[in-house]
Amino acid sequence: MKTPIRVAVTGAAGQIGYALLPRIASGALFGPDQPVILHLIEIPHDKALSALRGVAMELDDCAFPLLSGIVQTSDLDAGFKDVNWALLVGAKPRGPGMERNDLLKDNGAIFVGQGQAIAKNAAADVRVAVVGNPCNTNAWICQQAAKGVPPERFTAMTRLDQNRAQAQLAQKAGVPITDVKGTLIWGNHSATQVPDFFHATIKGKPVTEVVADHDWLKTTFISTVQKRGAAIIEARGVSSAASAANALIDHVRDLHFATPQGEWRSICVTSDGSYGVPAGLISSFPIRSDGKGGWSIVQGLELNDFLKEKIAATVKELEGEREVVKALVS
Ligand code: NAX
Repeated sequence: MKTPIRVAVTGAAGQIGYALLPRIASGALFGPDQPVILHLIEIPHDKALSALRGVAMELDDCAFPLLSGIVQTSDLDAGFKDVNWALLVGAKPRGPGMERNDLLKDNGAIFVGQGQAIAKNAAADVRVAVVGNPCNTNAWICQQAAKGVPPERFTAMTRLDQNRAQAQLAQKAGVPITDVKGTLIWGNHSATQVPDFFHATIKGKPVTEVVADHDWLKTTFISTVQKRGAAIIEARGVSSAASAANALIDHVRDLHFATPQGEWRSICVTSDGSYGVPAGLISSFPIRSDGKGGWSIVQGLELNDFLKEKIAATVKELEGEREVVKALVS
């Protein structure tokens, strides 16, 4: 029997948590022979902790052979104790009339505390994936606060956007989803994100050769992916949860296992200055994982003026977000 991997999930009683936890415990994350111990972290409110107890009871009732233990807590030290992965899903939602900058600051404060607790308690190999929005900037704050944890361990999620882009292209071309490769998101996980169809292929051919309607690619495709979250809220009354949980499973697997030859995945990582993104910002790039804890930004993709202009705008937004929160970690 392998040593269990300890996975902390914040916001564990929320919607994404509910869709995510059974998949982690079933083996969908690390494979069918890898036991896990779940650290479920919630805010210290009666309602949230009661909901968390219910979630843990349901996990018990699934009788997952790979689930070796459950920790339920609102204490960050206990929550992050010895964890190998910290999946930071919980965040404060934007309330009615709340300014974006207030949300940035309120959530920023949460991720300072979590970063400090991760640095103090987590396993030496800890890796952190941030989903709670604004996820790029929250990941940056957490990274700054987690003194001593190598900066490359912090990532934020654009895999849902990548999956959305892949699905849109497959539907437009009328092909199975597996025929679409290389979809890519640049920048911030926000409405300024840049879904890139120029580097994607359909049945091995450039998308621009298969989809004749280039206007659709440059306008409808991009805005559909950018606004998909809002469209789901409008249709369902609540935000995407099953697809977000699924994307987080994909994101962690992307980093845990080696990327197949010739492919990349969209992951927000700390920029080293590649593609003109200022070093230090946490921005979405084409990433390859070596399957041993290391990753690299795929180099050499040509950026045309259309992409350059859009990437500059999303980078500007990321810089603005960092400006709003940087006093929290200075
Ligand atoms: P819910 O409101 O259903 O659940 C959030 C949970 O987090 C609640 O149970 C709450 O009590 C808990 N929580 C809040 N602050 C916490 C803290 N400091 N420590 C621990 N737990 C805390 O939201 P849900 O639909 O699960 O979404 C969670 C987050 O994911 C939101 O910030 C949302 O904006 C973000 N998303 C990010 C996506 C991405 O692609 N990066 C896509 C999906 C999702 O919108």
